[in-house]
Order: sequence, then C-alpha cells, then structure tokens
Amino acid sequence: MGNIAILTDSTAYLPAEFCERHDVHVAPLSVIFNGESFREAVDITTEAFYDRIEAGNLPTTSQPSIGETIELIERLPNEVTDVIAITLSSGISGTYQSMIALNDMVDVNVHAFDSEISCMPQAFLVEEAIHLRDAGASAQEIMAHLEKMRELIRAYFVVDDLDHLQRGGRLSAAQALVGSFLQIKPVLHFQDRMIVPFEKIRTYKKAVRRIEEMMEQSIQGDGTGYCIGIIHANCPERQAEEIASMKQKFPQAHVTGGHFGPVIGTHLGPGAIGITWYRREW
Ligand code: MYR
Repeated sequence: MGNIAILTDSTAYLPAEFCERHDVHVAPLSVIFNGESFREAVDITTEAFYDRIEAGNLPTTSQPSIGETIELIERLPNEVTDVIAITLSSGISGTYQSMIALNDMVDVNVHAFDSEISCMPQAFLVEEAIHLRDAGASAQEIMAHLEKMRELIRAYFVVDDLDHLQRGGRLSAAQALVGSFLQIKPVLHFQDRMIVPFEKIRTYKKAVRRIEEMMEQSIQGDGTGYCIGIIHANCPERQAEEIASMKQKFPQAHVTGGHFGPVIGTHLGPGAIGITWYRREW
C-alpha cells in the first residue's frame, strides 16, 4: 500500500471489488427509516432501498459515524502516514467537515478533499488519486492534482420529482424558486458546492437532450480520451438508452454506467439520471 491511503465515502458508489483491488477505503453514510439506521452497501443494498422507497417509506440520511471512521483509519497498516479523504460536497453534507476534524483525533495526517459534488464525478477524482498514488506522488502533489481535476469534471442531472430534493433541503438558494419549478424538469448541477437549477426545461426528454447538447459542445470529435458516466436511480432502461446514445455519439470515449445508491437516492428520488464527463490525461 505504501505510506498514502485513499479514503472516500460511500456516495462515490465505487464497486467493492474495485476498492479492494486499488486499496480504497470507504466510510459509509447511512439512511434512516423510522429511526432505524442502515449503512449503505453494508446494511442495505440499493435494490432493497428502492423497494422500500417505492412502497412509500421515506428515509432521512446521515454522514459517516466519526467513531467508525476513526476505527477504520486506526486499522490501516503501520506504514501509512497520510490519508487522502475524498468526500461528497461540503455544501450538502457534514462529511467533509468531519474529515477535517478527524485529523486531530488520529496519528496519521488526514488530508480532506471536498469533491464539491458526489457519485461518479467523485469516483473519477478517486481514480485520479489512485493513479497518482501508484505513480509515487506525494500527498501534497495528489491534493494539488485533485484541485485541478475538480474544475474539469462536468456533471448535470435531472430528477423525476423535485419533492425529494425539497424535502431533504438540498436545493440551496434556488429553494425560493422551487414552487415555480414543480411542473417542470430543470437540469440541475452543482455551483459553489450546492445544487442549483442550471436551466428550466419542460420535459425529461428535453432536459436530457439539453445535457447531450452541452456534451457535444464540450467533447471534441469522437470522444478520444474522455470518460463519460451515466448514473441512474432505479431506472436502468433510461440508463441503457443513454449509454447506447453516448456510445454512438462518442465511439472512442470510455462510457460507463453507475447508480445513485440509497443516500443520494433519498434526495433525488427514483427516476433520476445523471450525466458526467471529463477528459482523462492518462
Ligand atoms: C448527509 O446526510 O450527510 C448526506 C446528504 C446527501 C445529499 C445528496 C443531495 C443530492 C446529490 C446529487 C449528486 C448528483 C451528482 C451527479
């Protein structure tokens, strides 16, 4: 493993096998149904979560337990001196602040990195960190690289029902405008670490088409060098359609599918689709 460990939270939704292969440690966030807490991917699967949601149970969410995260760090091999902790946006969760606080509670240096987003774009940052760690970079070099990459990753998403974001209080300053958005499907994105509407669009199909237009403007030619991620909240058909369309538009891009797991699914609701992309330099 060397002296640098990589830690992320569960909302990057990286497959367990990938984390094991690349020595990535995961601090799970939780969903709470009627006072009972379930750590995502540990105590509840994404399928079981959406079954409960579709049956009308509405959970809340919470950040990783500080005690469990300390234990996780204390279990790291003795040679580890530095932990790069890549979290979901500090504008939507207290996870990043907790990672900062942790630095004073453990014997290693915890370098908290705010992805300023979540899910697959956060996973892209984890992959960047792995690449640099494996190439022998220092913790400071990895942090500087992540800051640069964070600016280059694009991500937009569309939800079926804005009620979920409104109920969880994650629509930021745009909350005042939510009333007027209820009949439409805005394209959403992150700005200054918060979720804000990017553009008001009438239908789901048109919203997705708008995101595709932005991709066509941003991605050069056949997609060579680009990573494209299509993320879904319990709507695999929509995801499959989008993946096929991306593969056709950008035949040389690396197109992958991901999912919105329980914690993010709580705030977006079933039917949400996210599209993210960036140009990988290696
Ligand atoms: C917590 O309770 O600390 C977690 C709160 C998570 C809020 C999630 C809000 C939606 C994020 C959407 C990400 C889309 C990325 C493409």
